[in-house]
Amino acid sequence: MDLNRAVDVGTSVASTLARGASGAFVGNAGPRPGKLLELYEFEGCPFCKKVREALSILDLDCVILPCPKNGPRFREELITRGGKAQFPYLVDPNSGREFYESGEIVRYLFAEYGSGRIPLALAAGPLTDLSAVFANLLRAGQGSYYRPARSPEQRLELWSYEASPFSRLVRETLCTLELPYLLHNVARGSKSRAAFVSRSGKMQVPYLVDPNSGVEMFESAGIVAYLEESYAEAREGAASATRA
Ligand SMILES: N[C@@H](CCC(=O)N[C@@H](CS)C(=O)NCC(=O)O)C(=O)O
Repeated sequence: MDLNRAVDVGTSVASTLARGASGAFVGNAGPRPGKLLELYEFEGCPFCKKVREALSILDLDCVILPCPKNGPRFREELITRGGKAQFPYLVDPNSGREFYESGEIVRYLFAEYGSGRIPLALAAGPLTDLSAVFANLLRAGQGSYYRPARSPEQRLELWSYEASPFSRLVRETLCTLELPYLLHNVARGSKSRAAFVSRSGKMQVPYLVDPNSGVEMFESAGIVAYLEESYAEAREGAASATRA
């Protein structure tokens, strides 16, 4: 493992620990939505992290519309839709509700799709927010800024859960490149694990499916390399180095 990768994995594990591994286990899951939820968010946003933790705990799949800073696509879409660039923003086509504010979104999700009881890690007010900020600081803003990339024709799919350190590295890249994806949450205790194992052959995340190329793969380092190669636009420096 090279040094950069070791630092990425180490800080991602630390980030998970800073949140007490919230989003590692399913708990208090209730009724299931018929239609997919959608979330405008970005990976480096601590408030978005709270919502993603709630989705993992409640065992909910969700369409992720990544909104990295300077991203040309989903930020603009959200400003038109909701009126301002503030993240997270949840869309629930089942109830017709769509709104800002992480605290309200978390409460809504546990009321609609849980037992109404919110786990302490998400109900500790300023402590929840501070630890989420700290967890993200450990990753030094990864997954906050856009890098030019090609938009895929069909949405990618990722099997993951919020507390998984290796999945975080993949989600950061998906966000940086503004690639929308269907997030399948399979935290410990998830009812979706059996179907996932029948499809993929083993219980391991992250697992990426790209219907545009037919690629289906495990291993975060390989997935990140695949996404960069397939979608990132070559950087000026890199392009001139290749030409020289
Ligand atoms: N109270 C809001 C705060 C949300 C918030 O401040 N989000 C920041 C990102 S962490 C944001 O939208 N910043 C504007 C931007 O990224 O352009 C909540 O909990 O949802």
